[in-house]
Amino acid sequence: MRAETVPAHLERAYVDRGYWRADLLDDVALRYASRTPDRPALIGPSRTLTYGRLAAETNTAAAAFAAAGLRPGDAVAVRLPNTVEVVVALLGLLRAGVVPVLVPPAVGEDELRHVVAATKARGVLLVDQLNGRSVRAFTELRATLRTEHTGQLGEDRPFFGAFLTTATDRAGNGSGRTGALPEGAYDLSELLAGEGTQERAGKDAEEGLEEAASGRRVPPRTWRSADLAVCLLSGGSTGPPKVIPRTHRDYVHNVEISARLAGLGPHSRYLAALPVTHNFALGCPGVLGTLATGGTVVLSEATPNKVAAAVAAHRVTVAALVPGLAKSLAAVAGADFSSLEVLQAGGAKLHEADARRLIDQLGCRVQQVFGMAEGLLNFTRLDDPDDVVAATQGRPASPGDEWRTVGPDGRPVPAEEGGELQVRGPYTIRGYLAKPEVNAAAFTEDGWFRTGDIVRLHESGNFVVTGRRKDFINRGGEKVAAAEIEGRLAAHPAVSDCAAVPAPHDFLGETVCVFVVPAAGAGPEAVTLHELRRHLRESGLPPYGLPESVRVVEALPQTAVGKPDRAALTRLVAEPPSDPQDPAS
Ligand code: OOB
Repeated sequence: MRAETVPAHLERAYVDRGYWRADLLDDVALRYASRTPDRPALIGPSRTLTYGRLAAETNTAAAAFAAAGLRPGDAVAVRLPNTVEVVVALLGLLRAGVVPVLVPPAVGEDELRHVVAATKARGVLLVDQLNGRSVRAFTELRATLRTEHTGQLGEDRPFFGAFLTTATDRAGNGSGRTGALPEGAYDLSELLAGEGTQERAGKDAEEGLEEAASGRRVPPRTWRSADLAVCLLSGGSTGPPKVIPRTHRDYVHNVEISARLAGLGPHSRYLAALPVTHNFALGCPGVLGTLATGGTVVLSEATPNKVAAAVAAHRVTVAALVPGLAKSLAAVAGADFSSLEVLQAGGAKLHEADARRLIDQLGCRVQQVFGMAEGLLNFTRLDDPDDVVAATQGRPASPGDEWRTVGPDGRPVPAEEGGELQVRGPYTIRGYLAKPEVNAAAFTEDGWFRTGDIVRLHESGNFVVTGRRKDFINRGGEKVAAAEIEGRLAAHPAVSDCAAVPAPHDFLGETVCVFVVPAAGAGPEAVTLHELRRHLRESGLPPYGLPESVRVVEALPQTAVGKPDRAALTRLVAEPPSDPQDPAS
């Protein structure tokens, strides 16, 4: 498993300009361990770790992974919630030369199985909960691998599994482990503490493992910064997720430019509420950027109340949230956001009207982040004027990023007019771990990534995301971007959240259906089809963009990281509504 190679002239340029260095990701994340060993690195739901302890536990974990039979170059899927353990496991795998394949906790079993097969993963780290569901999933996974992918597992190396029992499970809420672990599987907490692997450790002592400071054995570093560090999953909402191979040198650059643009430093307290197994909270700047600059990471769950409580309790200075979660913060009664300096919003479009409300309500800097697991990151800058922060999704993070906008025929179009964004640069991949056909569709022959995002260059030099190539509604041949309708709807005072999706239609092919979450205090009568059409018409939306139906819902369904789930909504529209809320205009 390896990343697509980069042409020699680009590689030279990236090295010469200092974008690519020899540093390994885990070393960058732990560089403060010797400088400030007593400062807090991680504050988790169940415990706090100083930098010194984090470095020590990383070594112990690496030795335990090696002792359990994992070898440099192996891949291990990691589907764990935001805990101290997920960070220690991640750094421990990196230190052992094992490639973590990061899977957000809400990703289901089918996708997990697909990802394990696609990466030839030799094991999984899962949370042990939901009445043993994960344990069952593991047993099934191992059985499938035995029958379908015999080449993936040698006789001598059983499929590796380790399970985390979370604090709430330990407290006995009924969802904890219901029985013994399956044969050959480990308890992750014990494993990270270096327990339970003695027998194999003895056997492996002869296999060239190095003695670590802790007295345990970690593999000598035979890998380099051009090698794979982690695999991420694509945010694409159609089909199984694609696997994104990121190297040490590309991800180190990703993390460092992000930390600089978010203003992180030793004083920073970063809130990781989005899954740490997703690019945004992992490295943009996320957990790794915070550690790399000597700050403190606070780990939390992604609900408005938990976020508000964590911000107040730990005096959080920077938080990264998806727009839906960011917007719901202002509604948390009695919350204290006075410590918050920067709120990063990204992952899905933050509409201008919502951005302005956030800026007014929270009294901190808002930073829009338009990023993708494939690489390119765009940030509004902390010194951009409020008007630019509210109206744009930022500009490329690295001086090495190259971009262009193209029309439907693939030819360049002026960026001011808008087109599909294509990119290449020092931290943008040049291929998925996927079949050649998939890569031929997603990348140009000369290595540019077709993002699928439609952007327009704003007069500030930042991008405005106006839609996705696939998120257009085609009403009898006239095409309107879902984002265009949503941006205008978001400005309606009675609309808290919304999504426009195509509804199948006999003659026109598609018409527009909008899902609307009414604002607090506004009932369904404030968001009738008639009222919404009036509002959209007055806002200047062309007639073919006006919705033909509206569905009032309590909340929009979400993807694994909390973005509006368009695929789910589109499926819903294909079925008749269970409670006919559709007002007859
Ligand atoms: C982030 O990464 P992914 O890989 O889950 O999703 C990427 C896609 C983008 O191509 C774009 O379509 C959409 O999500 N997106 C945005 C956006 N941020 C992401 N669309 C509009 N406005 C934004 N601010 O979602 C991601 C990765 C790193 C940092 C932040 C987000």
